[in-house]
Formats: sequence, structure tokens, C-alpha cells
Amino acid sequence: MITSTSDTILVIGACGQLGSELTLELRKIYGNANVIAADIQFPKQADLRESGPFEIIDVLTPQHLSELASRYKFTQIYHLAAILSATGEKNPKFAWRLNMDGLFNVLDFALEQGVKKVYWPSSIAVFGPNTPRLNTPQHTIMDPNTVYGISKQAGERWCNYYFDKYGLDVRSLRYPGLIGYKALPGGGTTDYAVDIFHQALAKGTYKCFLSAHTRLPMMYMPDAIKATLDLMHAPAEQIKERSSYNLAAMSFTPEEIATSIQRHFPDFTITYDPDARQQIADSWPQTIDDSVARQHWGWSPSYDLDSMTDDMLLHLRRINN
Ligand code: AKB
Repeated sequence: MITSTSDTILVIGACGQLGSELTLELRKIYGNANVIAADIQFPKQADLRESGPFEIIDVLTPQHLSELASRYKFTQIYHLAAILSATGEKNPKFAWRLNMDGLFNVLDFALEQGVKKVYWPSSIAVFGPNTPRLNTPQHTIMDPNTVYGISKQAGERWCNYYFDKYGLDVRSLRYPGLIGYKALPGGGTTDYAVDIFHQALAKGTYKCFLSAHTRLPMMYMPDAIKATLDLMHAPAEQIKERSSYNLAAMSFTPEEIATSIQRHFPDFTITYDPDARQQIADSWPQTIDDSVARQHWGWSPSYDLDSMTDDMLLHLRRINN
């Protein structure tokens, strides 16, 4: 891995599910002092708070970014702040404003400051009811019907635009549902796949807000971190998709993850009580074709459903004891 010790990295949305883990990994690579974590709130996680600089910013206020630029010379920005699919539907106008204006503020700031690389996450939510749901290709019909999905699709086009017109090196991945033990997700349709582990340990039972056979693409956090860093460390000429890359690891249903957990807890039970998130899940792909990412920059995941379940339960048991 080639990294520069002169890099100074800004992570916006550092307290979120992905940000809290990615920031710590970036600090291991680039040095604690060189990775500036930023969010609208102070981190609850002690290791995130204590391991390096932290700044309170609102990405909707460009002056907050300019003020940071008077103190740091950023070479890379990871812009992770967003409102996810389920929460977005509760306040669509605000979700659109945060997801789009936030992205514009960061892209314009990156251009003004001569930032070398920008990372911005997209999602499987860019796909919609008319997208082929099995083995969804990199290039296909995209008709998202959530405000989150619409903002991610538009964001992808803007990233492509800033690369084409202004030469900004923006890179992006279409994450599936992310599962990790360190932080909880906030307001997504795939959140059940994290919550189920916590409830399995706490109560031995889980009431799922999606139906038993709802198959969705998912990924364990170590794979998501690896994919993000591999993409960001790849030579620019290998990054030929300047919208966002399809990315896959596993796909499972609530019933299948429950069966995987039952290998450890035979008495664990799951019940189903689908809510409004079912409709969102039904509009998303079941499996993703990520062969373009594999070809362009060598993507390959390490975890499947059972190896993820084993690792999640191991770590959550340790944390709870
Ligand atoms: C969500 O469920 O909204 C997110 C996503 C798939 O982008 N986890």
C-alpha cells in the first residue's frame, strides 16, 4: 500500500457506523494527528474521541469547512455524512438538502483547496423497482424511489461531473447493508441485520421489521473498510468508474441470518412484523454483480454469512462481558 506521510485527511461524518471504524483505520495508516475526525456531534466512542483531533462541523455550513482550512491543509476528504433510507422518508426535503448540499459543499471545498482525493459513499439504494434484482449489473436501469436513493443516484452523477469537468479525483462505492459490532447504524432499511445480533445476546429473540424471505445484499464491516481503502489507494488510472462501483460480499434473508445465529444459540427465535421499510427493501436488488470492481482494482471480500456471524458474536460477547 502506497501512502504519503504528508497526507492530512478529513473524515466528515466520523461518528457514524462506517466513519467511526474507518477513522480509526485511517489513523493506523496515516498517523493519529493526520486524520481529523469531524461530525455534527461529539463522539460517544472513547477510542475515536481520544485517538486524534476532532472537530464539530455542520457540512451544510460552508464557513465551517473554510474555518478548518485555515488550520489544516487537507489532501484527502472522506465525506460520509448522510441521512439513510428509512429516516430520509420521514423528512424527504431535509434528507435531500443534507445529502445533496452537503456533497456540493465538500466537492467545491475540495476544488478550492486543491484536495487530491475525495471519497463519497453511494449505496444499493440507487437501484429501484425496474432494476434487474438478481446479479444487478454495474450499468443498468436505475429508478430509485426513496429520497435517499434519488440523492445517491444524483450524487453519483455529480461526482462523475466533477471528475470529467474539473479533474477532481472523486471515488465511490455502492455499499450494500453494512454490519459491524462497534457502532449501530442509523436509520437504514438493512439495520435489522445489526440489531438482530444485539437482541440475540440480550433477549434470545428478535422481532424483524422485514419479512422472512426478504433477500438483500450485505457486507461485514472489515470488508467494507478494506474495499474503501483499496479503492482509495488504487492508482487513479485503475479507477474507470467515476460514478460509483457495485460492491458485493453476501446476500441473505432474515430467516437465513437467524439460522446462522442458531448455530451458536439453538433456542434463538425470530418473528416477523414488516413495516414501511419492507417496501423499500422490495425495491432493492437481491444480489449484486461486482465484477467490474474486481477487474478494475482487484476487489474481493473475505467474509460470508457464517464467518461474519461467528466474528460478530465473538466480539459482542467480549464487549458485553
Ligand atoms: C440503508 O439501509 O439505508 C443503508 C444502505 C443500504 O445504503 N444501509
